[in-house]
Amino acid sequence: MKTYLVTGGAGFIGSNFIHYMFRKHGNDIRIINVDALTYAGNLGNLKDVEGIENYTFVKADIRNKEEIEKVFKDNDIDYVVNFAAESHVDRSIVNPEIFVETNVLGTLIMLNCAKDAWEQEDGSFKEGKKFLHVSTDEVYGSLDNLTDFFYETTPYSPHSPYSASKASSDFLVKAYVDTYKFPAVITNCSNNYGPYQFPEKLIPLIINNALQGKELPVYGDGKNIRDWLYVDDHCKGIDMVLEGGRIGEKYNIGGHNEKQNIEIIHIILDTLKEILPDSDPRKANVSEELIRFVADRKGHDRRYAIAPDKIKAELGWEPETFFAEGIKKTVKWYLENQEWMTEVTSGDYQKYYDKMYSDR
Ligand code: NAD
Ligand code: TDX
Repeated sequence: MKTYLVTGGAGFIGSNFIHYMFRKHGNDIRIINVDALTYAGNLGNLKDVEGIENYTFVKADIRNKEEIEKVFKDNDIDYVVNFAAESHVDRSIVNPEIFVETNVLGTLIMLNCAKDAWEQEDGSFKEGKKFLHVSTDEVYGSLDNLTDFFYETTPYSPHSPYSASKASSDFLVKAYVDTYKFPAVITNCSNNYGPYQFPEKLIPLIINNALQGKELPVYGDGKNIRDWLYVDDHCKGIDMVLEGGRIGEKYNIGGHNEKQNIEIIHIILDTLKEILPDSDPRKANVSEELIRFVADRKGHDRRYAIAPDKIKAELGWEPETFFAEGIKKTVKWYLENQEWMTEVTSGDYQKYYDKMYSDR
């Protein structure tokens, strides 16, 4: 039985990954979820797995060497899946320091603790161990030409403090492979969407605002392009790379689903109108008139587009959820989980929202 140490498992993708893995592998795996529970981490995302015998939650910070060392001492970890990060570009523009602390220094501590636990006396590593570092397409920079794509060989050119910190962490992982032959792999995925995403990110923010009849803020001209992937397809890719990915390699994950932000907003509004019953009072709020073009994000990358040829060819990965179906499932999930939204938007969320959007 493999034991997985998942960091950041109380966040959006991490919690979906834990659900996905227990759905797929049942009791054949063990998962230890290590999360510091920042504003983005929410144990409410994991209510469905709390009772599973092979699931353990440990509140710990990846910046804290002693806490992470203890997790490795107490458990024989086979796979690390490093999701834990500060993940929101807008926050990184306002407060870059925490991005370097968590994404760079935190990853370094994870690498060192895994290395200490897995390295043998002759400098080789125990059989079957793997460290998967979860990264992003944003490290590649921005594409101007519509016929260009990000490949694993595309040089890194990050622009935001967020993407610069992720690029730095990727380089550290690569340095550990090159220097120590440390058994690591990196995945670079495009924008994810789905259940449990914190409503500071575009899709849940637009759903939440539209339901309340609040303005829908569109940065700049709304024509920036993101390449959207349903979160379960990302989780499937990570599972496949853990099983079959070659040590020291990078794998891009993305489903060729590029959309302008303004298109996304229209699709969400149309989906809400289609799904909400006439009897639901929130339906009257949903309107194109809520759309507001606001000041652009500083250094806003124009277009991301992943070429997933390598993971397809080597591991047979394919996305399973078309955007039309995925966005419907996602909107439905937020409609059916209004309590979750109310809970995560209480408290500090309102302060964040006012700071980011008033006078914008
Ligand atoms: P998220 O912000 O929803 O979740 C991050 C989680 O990490 C939270 O549970 C938080 O509590 C935890 N965390 C933060 N700092 C920590 C620390 N110091 N120690 C322990 N835990 C800490 O992020 P997400 O969207 O789920 O992204 C997860 C990973 O995937 C990140 O590494 C991100 O860069 C990467 N990624 C995200 C996307 C996307 O579209 N969301 C796409 C590609 C890659
Ligand atoms: O209110 C908004 N209005 C708006 O126009 C928000 C929150 C966003 N946007 C735009 C900015 C982007 O072009 O929508 C696009 C998507 O924005 P985000 O949801 O903030 O995502 P993005 O900046 O693309 O980064 C995401 O994808 C890659 C994740 O947050 C990262 O963690 C991941 O690495």
